Amino acid sequence: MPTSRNRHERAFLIGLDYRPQRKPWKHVKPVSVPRMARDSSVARAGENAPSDFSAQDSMTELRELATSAGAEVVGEFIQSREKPDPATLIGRGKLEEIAGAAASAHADLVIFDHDLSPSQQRNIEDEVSVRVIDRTQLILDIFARHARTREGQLQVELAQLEYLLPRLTGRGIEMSQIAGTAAGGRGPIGTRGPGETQLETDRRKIFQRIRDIKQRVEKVRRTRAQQRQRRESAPVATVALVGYTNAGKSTLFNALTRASVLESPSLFATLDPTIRAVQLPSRRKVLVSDTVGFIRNLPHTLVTSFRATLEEVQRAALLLEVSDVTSPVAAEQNAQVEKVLRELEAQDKPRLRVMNKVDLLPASRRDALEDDATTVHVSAVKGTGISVLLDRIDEALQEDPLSRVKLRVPQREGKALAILEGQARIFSREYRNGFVELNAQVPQSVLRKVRSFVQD
Ligand SMILES: Nc1nc2c(ncn2[C@@H]2O[C@H](COP(=O)(O)OP(=O)(O)O)[C@@H](O)[C@H]2O)c(=O)[nH]1
Ligand SMILES: [Mg+2]
Repeated sequence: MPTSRNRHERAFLIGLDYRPQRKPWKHVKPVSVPRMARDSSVARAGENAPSDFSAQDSMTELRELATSAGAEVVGEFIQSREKPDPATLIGRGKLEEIAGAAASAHADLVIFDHDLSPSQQRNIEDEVSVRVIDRTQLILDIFARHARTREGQLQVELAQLEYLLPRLTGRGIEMSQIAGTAAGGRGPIGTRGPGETQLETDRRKIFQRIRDIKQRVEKVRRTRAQQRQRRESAPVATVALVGYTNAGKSTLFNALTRASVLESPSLFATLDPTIRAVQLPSRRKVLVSDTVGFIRNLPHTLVTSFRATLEEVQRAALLLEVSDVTSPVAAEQNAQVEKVLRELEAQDKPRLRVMNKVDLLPASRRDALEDDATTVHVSAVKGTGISVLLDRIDEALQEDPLSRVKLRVPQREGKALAILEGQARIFSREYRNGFVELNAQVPQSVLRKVRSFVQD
């Protein structure tokens, strides 16, 4: 069913809360914490996972994910049960209730904060008469929207196809719904994908498409490995952005690369839009790498593919751990990020904590925030704190260390002077008897080229 492009789809959210009857105190409804009321900025990384991520917390996250997928949330409902109903997950009675509520809210789709088996999805859809998607489909959709690399787009399409395959049997899913739209497509939520071929309701064709995509992914990956080899031939450190989905990594990536325009020498002219060269205040260059895939219960169809793209994290000299200061579930999100970093064996890398979205805090809270050597508060959207962050990155990078030196360069040494002007931070320059005397901070890699001009 085509949806208007200008209208947000109206989504009705369903959460589930399984509670064993044994522990009656668990029935106490968690007090809902108003957004921003909790000081998440003091939550530290590396702390153990908080034990109970409540159904409410999970719902808060689902709401954010749905919004991020372009939906307007028009209603929500948390069903408490002892255990899931095999046929409908939440029970026939509840379903009728939800069908009524969804209809009166004019919902276009119902999103379950839970994975649905193909038959549960069918049964529920029959009852509520609007489209029903689950958390996995929602995440696939968000990733499809945000996939910026060819590889990422292919991988999301692959995951979508693998997800749909078991759901094809016995019922003609409108295959035109999926993967037929262009990257960042505009189909209904849960059905968008970066694909390029109109698919038909034919398993054989889907299998063929899956094989085809796998081959392309392999090809893209080889190209990427070649590019990386070229990059690694130069002594340039990588700074990787990590952090929970929606923390603002990609927005920060753009803010950082905008803040320090660097005309890309061919070495950095990479096809991969998630890696960009950035020049730090010291004039050292770094590669900044954006990542995806940090989310609780990453759909299993996406795990392998996205872990593969996290290779940049493993190679990084420095991690920027981005958090959303307004997130009421920051501790759980940090724990998830920590878990992924441990899996990547990247947990001990040098890190800076970037607390993002400070523009959303009330002014009084914002004024009370203080940066320190390892924590920087920023608004990626407004651009506040970005220059401080660039300074901190400079200080934190141990690779290609900086030295403060005095140089005396003959004026005719145009090449050496150009190198210094372009790649060092110059504090003073004086012209004397055909020489230029410079007071500068010079990265080691640059110092090598101008060593003969260094004084004492
Ligand atoms: N108000 C505000 N919103 C932000 C900021 N940074 C990112 N966002 C929003 O948060 C959402 C997620 O951002 P995105 O960069 O895609 O997050 P990612 O999943 O970590 O890459 C988007 O809607 C952004 O516009 C910020 O500093 N302030
Ligand atoms: Mg992103």
